[in-house]
Amino acid sequence: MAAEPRSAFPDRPQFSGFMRPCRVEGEASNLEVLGQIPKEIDGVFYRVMPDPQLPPFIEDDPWFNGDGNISAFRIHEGRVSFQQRYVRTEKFVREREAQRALLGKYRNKFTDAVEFKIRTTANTNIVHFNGQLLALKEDAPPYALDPLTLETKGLYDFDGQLPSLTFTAHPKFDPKTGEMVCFGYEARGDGTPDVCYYSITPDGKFAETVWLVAPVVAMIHDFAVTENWVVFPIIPQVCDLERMKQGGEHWQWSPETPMYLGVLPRRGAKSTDVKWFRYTNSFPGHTANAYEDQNGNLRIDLGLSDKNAFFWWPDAQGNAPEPSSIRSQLVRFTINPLSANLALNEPQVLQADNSEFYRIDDRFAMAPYRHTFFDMMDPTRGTEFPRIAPNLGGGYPLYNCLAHFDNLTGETEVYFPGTTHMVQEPVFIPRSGGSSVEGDGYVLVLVNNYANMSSELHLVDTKDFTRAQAKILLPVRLRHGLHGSWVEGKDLQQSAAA
Ligand code: V55
Ligand code: FE
Repeated sequence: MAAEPRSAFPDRPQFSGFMRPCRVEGEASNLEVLGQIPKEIDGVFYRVMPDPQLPPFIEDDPWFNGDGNISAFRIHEGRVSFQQRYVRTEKFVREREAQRALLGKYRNKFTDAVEFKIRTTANTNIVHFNGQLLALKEDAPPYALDPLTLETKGLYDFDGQLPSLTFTAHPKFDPKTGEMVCFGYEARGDGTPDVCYYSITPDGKFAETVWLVAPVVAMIHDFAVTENWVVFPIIPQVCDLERMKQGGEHWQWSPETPMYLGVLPRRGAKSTDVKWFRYTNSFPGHTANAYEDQNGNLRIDLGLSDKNAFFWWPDAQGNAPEPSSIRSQLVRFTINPLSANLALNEPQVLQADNSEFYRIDDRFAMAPYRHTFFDMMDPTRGTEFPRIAPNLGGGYPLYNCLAHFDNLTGETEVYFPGTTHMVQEPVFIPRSGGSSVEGDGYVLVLVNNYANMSSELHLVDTKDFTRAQAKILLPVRLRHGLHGSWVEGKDLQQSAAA
């Protein structure tokens, strides 16, 4: 190996200010609490952030290429404890041993310093299913972790059943059947158009495996599931194996490529049953929910931007939008899945603000629903942008408030966490004690405080959404992360006993 490795992180926005890598593992019990955490809340909030353990040898390495570092916040009897541990991926273990970065560019094995069997960073989502805590990134199978210690058990292929090389970071959970509905894309390897759809029964058996061929080799990050259909939104970020072999990027924005929504029957489908509906070139973000209306039409609610939200992967001419000009709105596509006309109608804008990271009361997933909780950017709320600008770092979009949209009334409520704060993805916690009213409970959100460069959890009661019921202060700064899950304490006890 040639040159000495970097001894410090590159002087780039994605490694600066609040985005300086955290790189810490450990625990802290009895976090400071301002206000009251209701005693009925009992469970763990797991979330993951890309957090490079070592300086990359790629100078402008994007945020998305950092090692997955898992945070767990255990809430019990009004107290909170915190634990953090990296996923021991093959990349993490071998780089720690070598004491230098070995992995090259994001999803480009041709740029690596050594040959990896699995390149994943496991840095995008963390879910709990059938007693397993799974750390996910869309380029590989999951890594399984111990839900109590966060120790890595290893790469997880569902006891040999996993048919594809990849597994989505956004599996969906059917609250009625207990199934985990999943897919992988580039499922036969880098640059392949193959998509593999599968469903896993609550006791871990694979069903409904269907192989599809996508109309383009492009990113399929999130997806949507209804009672009888699955929908694959294709982001017009396209992959070209030849470009990768020359050391280029895995992804390139393609302004000529439509936004596709691939629609497939959820049960008993054949490969040829998929229909690739088309819409104007645009960027589909995260899904809020999807369901079938009384006429059997699909209603698919997701974030949509007319610009390339992954601005760090520009088009062939090197053009990318100015990050602050990117706006995503919560929209609804209505699709007749039986239609022979594959041109999609204009979606309905459900909520017009700049928003992302939609979460719902998961008991109402795949069914008609009313409430969506999400991150929103409203520059008029009083954020002290000039004051915090030097601390923000970069490489990701910013949101300064938490919002609740009520589909029935059309109204939006906002929780503004403070003038020097930005929010990460929230989770919804149902109120215990038998309440099955949709949206009745709490929203828990990790908040970046740029005044003191530390992190906080804010807990909002959905009955009193505009203020925090409790603020939980962390002794550390957690850089921007992606996704996570709330897991009830009783569900974890069952998995520990199993
Ligand atoms: C996303 C995040 C990723 C990734 C692909 O948020 C898509 C979308 C953190 O890594 O690899
Ligand atoms: Fe995501």
